Amino acid sequence: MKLVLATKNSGKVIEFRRILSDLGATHLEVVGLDEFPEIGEIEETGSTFEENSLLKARTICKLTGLPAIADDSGICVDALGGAPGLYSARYSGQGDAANNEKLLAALANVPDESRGAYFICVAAYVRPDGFERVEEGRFYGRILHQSVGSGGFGYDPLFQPEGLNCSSAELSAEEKDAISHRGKAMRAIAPYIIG
Ligand code: ITT
Repeated sequence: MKLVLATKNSGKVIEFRRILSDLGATHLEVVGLDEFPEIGEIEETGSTFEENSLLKARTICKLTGLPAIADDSGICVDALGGAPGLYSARYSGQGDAANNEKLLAALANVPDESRGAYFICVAAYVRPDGFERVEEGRFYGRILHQSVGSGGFGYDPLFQPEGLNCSSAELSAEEKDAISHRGKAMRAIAPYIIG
């Protein structure tokens, strides 16, 4: 069976493929949106992570005729009242490096004990027969004072997972999957995908 990963974010594609393969989804042919160059940008018009993930998965399922999995994810920072949250990808309007700089600047005078944050991933699985499933995962920690490590993607170099003395960009792939928001959401949704 073919399954489409409904994302343009290459960091997410790497994680989705890895997590699905670790869950034993060997009978699945997991394809990315690069196989469908005619499909353009899907505007994220929803007002919740769930609405946006379903919007992306439903659109790609409809356009390809294949089961699709999408996520809407982001980082919610306590001292910023949950921002950038739903707008994490669009925070600076200029990509990952500028997003990270903007977040560090916004927290410039915030002490360690008030730098709590969590990553959230809401994953949606949509099949052509109308079956839909949505699952959420969270990953708690705090925002560092500078960028640390070169693994992962997005906000990983700024995020120190709870109980660990490193950033999530310093974790191995397996270590991140075991505790991450995407790993948790995908493990919850996998039984419905794998069947
Ligand atoms: P698609 O909509 O095509 O999937 P996107 O990058 O626009 O790609 P989102 O709207 O879900 O995806 O935005 C997610 C944002 O949160 C984006 O800035 C990511 O870098 C960040 N993010 C999500 N998961 C992350 C993770 O595991 N590590 C670091 N940053 C993450």
